Amino acid sequence: MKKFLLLQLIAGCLFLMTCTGDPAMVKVERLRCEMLVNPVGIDNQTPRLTWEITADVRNVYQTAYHILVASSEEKLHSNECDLWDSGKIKSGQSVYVTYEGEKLKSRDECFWKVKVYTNKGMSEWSSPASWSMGLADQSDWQAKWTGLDKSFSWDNPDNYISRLSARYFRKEFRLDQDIQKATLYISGLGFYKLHLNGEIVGDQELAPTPTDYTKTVTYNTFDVTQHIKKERNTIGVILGNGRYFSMRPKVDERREVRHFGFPKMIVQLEIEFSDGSGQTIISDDSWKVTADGAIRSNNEFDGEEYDATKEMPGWDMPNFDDSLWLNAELVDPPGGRLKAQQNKNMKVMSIVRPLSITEIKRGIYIMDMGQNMVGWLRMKVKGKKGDRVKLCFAELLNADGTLYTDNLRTARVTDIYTLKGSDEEIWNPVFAYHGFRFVEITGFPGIPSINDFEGQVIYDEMDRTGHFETSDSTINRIYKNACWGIKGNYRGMPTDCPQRDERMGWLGDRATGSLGESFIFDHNNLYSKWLGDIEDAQLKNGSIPDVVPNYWSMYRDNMTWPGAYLIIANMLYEQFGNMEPIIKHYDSMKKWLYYMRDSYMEDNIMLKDRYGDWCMPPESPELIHSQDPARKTEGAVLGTTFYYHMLTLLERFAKLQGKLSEAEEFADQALKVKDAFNDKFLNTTTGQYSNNTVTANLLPLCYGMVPEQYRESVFKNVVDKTMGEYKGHVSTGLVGIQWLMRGLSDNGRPDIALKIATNRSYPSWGYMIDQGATTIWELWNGDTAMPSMNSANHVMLLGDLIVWFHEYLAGIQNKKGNIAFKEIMMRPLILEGLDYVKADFRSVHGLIKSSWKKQNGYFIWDITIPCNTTATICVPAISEEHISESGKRVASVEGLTFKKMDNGYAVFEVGSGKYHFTSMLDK
Ligand code: RAM
Repeated sequence: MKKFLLLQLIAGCLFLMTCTGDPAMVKVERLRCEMLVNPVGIDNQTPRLTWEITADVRNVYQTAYHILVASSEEKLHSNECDLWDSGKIKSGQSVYVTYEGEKLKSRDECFWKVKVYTNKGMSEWSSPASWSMGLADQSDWQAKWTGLDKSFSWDNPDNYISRLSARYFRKEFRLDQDIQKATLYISGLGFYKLHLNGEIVGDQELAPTPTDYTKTVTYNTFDVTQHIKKERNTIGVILGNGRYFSMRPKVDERREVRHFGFPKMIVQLEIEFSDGSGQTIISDDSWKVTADGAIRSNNEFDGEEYDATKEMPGWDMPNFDDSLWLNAELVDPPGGRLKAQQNKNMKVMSIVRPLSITEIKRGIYIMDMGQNMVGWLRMKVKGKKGDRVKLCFAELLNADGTLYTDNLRTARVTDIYTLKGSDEEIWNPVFAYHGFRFVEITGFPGIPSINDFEGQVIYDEMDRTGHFETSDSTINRIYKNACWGIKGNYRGMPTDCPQRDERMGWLGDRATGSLGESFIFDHNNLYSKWLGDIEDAQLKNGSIPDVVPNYWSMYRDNMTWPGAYLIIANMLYEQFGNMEPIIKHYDSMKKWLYYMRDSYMEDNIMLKDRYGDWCMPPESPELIHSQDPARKTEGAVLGTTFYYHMLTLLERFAKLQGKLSEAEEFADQALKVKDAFNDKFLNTTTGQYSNNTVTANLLPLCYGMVPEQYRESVFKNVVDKTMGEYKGHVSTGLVGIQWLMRGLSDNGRPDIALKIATNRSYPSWGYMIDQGATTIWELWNGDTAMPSMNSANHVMLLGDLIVWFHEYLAGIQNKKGNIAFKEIMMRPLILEGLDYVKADFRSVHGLIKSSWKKQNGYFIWDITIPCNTTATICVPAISEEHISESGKRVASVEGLTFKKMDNGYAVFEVGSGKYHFTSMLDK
């Protein structure tokens, strides 16, 4: 009888398993709201939810989902969903699912979980996740913009190299009841540091994110329940200049950085008591302020000066005597709309330990960080009160071992610390950052040692999405240098460089670069924010500047740089499935393009161009820009090819939104532009466009503008020029390089792309390495050209290199016409000279891996395909008969469908899971 019962039980279980699958096998993880983990204070009324599915079996896809959203964790726990119960929705969508529940109000707290149904059974409910709403309405702000619109004797606000001390604000208040919850909303321009009862709140640095403050001001939200107590409390806020108080005000004809005014803040602390009542503390003229604290000067370009003897112990705690402080002032608001910041702030992301310190002259030490990094130094020092340690930063050294500072232009990049003379003093600046590898240390009491310093690497907080490695050490080093350069140039906007008096969001530098970067960093929210900055910067007439936020006024009406607006929106859609930017910016994009057409188009040729194929290798080493007309690509070629490309993107964007007649209009225009372009620039006898530069021929090829019958000869010209005149080297600048590696590979010469990628001779990324570069230079000849342009940390010349690494060498890409890696295409390039490639990429659906090696005539390939996606896998092979998967003949592997042989690849369709292929390459 017992045995019978047991059998029945087993049978019952088996039955359940076939009906619903084993719930333990399918899991839902990594719940995100607007791609953030448990964000606090968002203001999107219809936030989008994303999750990842994992399973320990292959071929799993979602067939339906069920989302529950409740206003408290308890309610969610008991499935009492007062905000949203989606019900079971038949859908495969697990990325950016729009919330469709109750209308959300400011301050709402939302707790959610999701359950998925798959072809292999359903999951359990996920662990709960949350988001909260910020102050969605401008009228939710009772706080006043507060500041101090004056300078002091120690400041020098109107000098070209401006100086202003930091402003310290404080507010004491008393609470008489038990606290249930406390939430603080703050924006402090340019930078704020928030203190509560003697503690710093949050790990953000250089916050908030930079914007055109007359258009948009972002605020940050903190749950400060733990910091607030019954009885006496103190909020302290230190304000720094950031990009609000100009680093370079207009004083003469020199280039100014936009000035917004003296630093100011808005702070609203909302406290809920246990009895349900509440109290709100706001910034206003009841606060006290002093500018006579320890931070004597702060300027992003020039550095921070800190006098520890001026510290005010206890200033951010109750019972501090602030009788000598001034009253804070109510000041004019900056003008921009207050918006919850949805891109994460910057923070200390890693640490670099210095390599060495050398005394180059008595008392002058040079410290080598071993890596060109961006951030600041934290220093440990012990000495007498009044001792002054001066730290000067630079990327390079002169031949005599001193700092090379010519490339910093007017940026002083110097921190000065005055000791208070206590025990050990530990310090780092908070309102400045530097791009540096070397530091000159003077005034250090005693002998500085590398143990007294650490480099704190600062950039926007974001997850790493991917890694890449090959058997080729040059490629690996370039990749490493690129990673350092890319992260070092995230500062709430993508900057061109982190060291000199520039550090601006140049649009052209990141057009294609941003696609490559997406394989390394999850920059989705940062670039979405930047597109908002671009819209803010657009003039009424439609013109878009080259630098955004427009801290420099650069309305030069260019096609190539502002083109990044559309290119990046398309990238966010393809890489992350993020459609919002396309919808949001469609009208401004159109407006810009029409403005360009109406202002500069003649007979369907776009004549306007500003920078040419910027920074292509010039004919002689000391030149920045080539003077040789044969090397330069004609402006109208760049302008018209870009204009055409923009039309094809707009056509796509229109179609995606169902605006079919507009799509048709763009397509019609594109056709006209293509014909006019070919009539004017294509020499049908030679297959050369314009003056036959690589860029002139490459762009029309990659944008699909070349009539079919000339494609071959046009490409032949690309090859002949590269291999003949340039001996297998790059000849393009910022514009052409965006398509170089892919263009060569797609047209059948990936070997030339590999040669360019692995060259060590000039001009190449490898040449930079041989000159000691640990990042990527601004110029191919960055070592020999004019010093003021020798930025050792620019990413614009990376072009499509990183894209090529991941999409071509590792072979991880979206299947054509697909987005967000829902359908993956894996087709690694197998090239002579590369023995292995190892890459991973965390797509929005989950982790994708491609790791292949060549071994004794076999191609061995390990891949991972995330749940809820499918892939087309192209295995290099003689035939499918010569391939095995995990030791089995492919024909017998379930879920693996052989499609066809295609140019030396066996093509399969597969579902999710891990696969191990072995393919015999030689018989
Ligand atoms: C330089 C910048 C940037 C480039 C422009 C045209 O000043 O560094 O990289 O886009 O010029």
